[in-house]
Amino acid sequence: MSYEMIEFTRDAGVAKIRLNRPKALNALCNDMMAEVAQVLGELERDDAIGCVILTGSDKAFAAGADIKEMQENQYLDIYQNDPFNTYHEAIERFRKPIIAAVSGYALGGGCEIAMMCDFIIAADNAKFGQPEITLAVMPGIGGTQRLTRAVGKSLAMDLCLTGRMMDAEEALRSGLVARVVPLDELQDTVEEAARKIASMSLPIAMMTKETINVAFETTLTQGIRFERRLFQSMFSTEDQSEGMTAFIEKRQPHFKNK
Ligand code: DAK
Repeated sequence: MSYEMIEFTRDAGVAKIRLNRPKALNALCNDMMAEVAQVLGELERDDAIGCVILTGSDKAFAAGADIKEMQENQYLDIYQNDPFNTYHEAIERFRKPIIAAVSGYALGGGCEIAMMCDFIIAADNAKFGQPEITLAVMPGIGGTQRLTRAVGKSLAMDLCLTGRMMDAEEALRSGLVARVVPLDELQDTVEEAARKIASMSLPIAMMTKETINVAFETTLTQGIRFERRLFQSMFSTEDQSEGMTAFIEKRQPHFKNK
């Protein structure tokens, strides 16, 4: 399958989706997001893939929703068609681990899709922001909610109300990103993390992701109960038995994703 606006590669259990509209700094037009959604749908069903990387170019992860495409919209276009919802939800709904590898600008919708991923590894040139207010709108695909949960109310208010950008070090300090590395080490670092994740038992990684995400949706008591139930269920897998046996036998485990 060939794509017009993304590059897609795969190697050893890891798939990489690279946003590829360099002239528009990877602005998120509908056609590009439709391609991302289609690939993710296929990867969800592909047993050989254990982790996905979403990335952009050195200059831009994505500079936001495509303002030129959006500019003419009226309320009913946005309300009834709601393409953002359909396409971006594909990232949110994706059940396998997905890492955002961010270099350059991650603004507006770009910052929002990075936050939909499970974690962000950033290059030292990354710049994050929610500048929608400068266009007289506000974040519309989760930015007001996910950014607030990630960095707290005060900084989220600062970023969304002033529209200023935050550099990689500030993003690391505030908990938005998991790691910052030099730009020329970004792809290797993320690929290594993705390969590590892909070497784990896939169902166990998926349950771990699901359980961490429950922390954002429920009370502590209910979240711990959910964790306990899934933890117990892991003892019905062959991989749990293999993982513990391999440790005791001092060898590498061979997981079968069963
Ligand atoms: N959309 C369209 N084109 C963009 C773009 C964008 N977001 N960002 C950059 N470009 C284009 C520029 O227009 C320019 O194109 P040409 O003029 O060459 O044709 C090219 O990319 C290079 O950009 P610049 O010349 O501006 O490059 P600079 O290095 O000087 O500046 C910059 C880089 C990233 C600081 C600047 O381009 C910039 O400020 N870009 C806009 C950033 C922004 O405001 N992002 C937020 C977009 S609003 C919704 C939910 C959510 C949303 C929408 C709807 N619904 C639920 C319906 C989300 C909204 C947003 O994300």
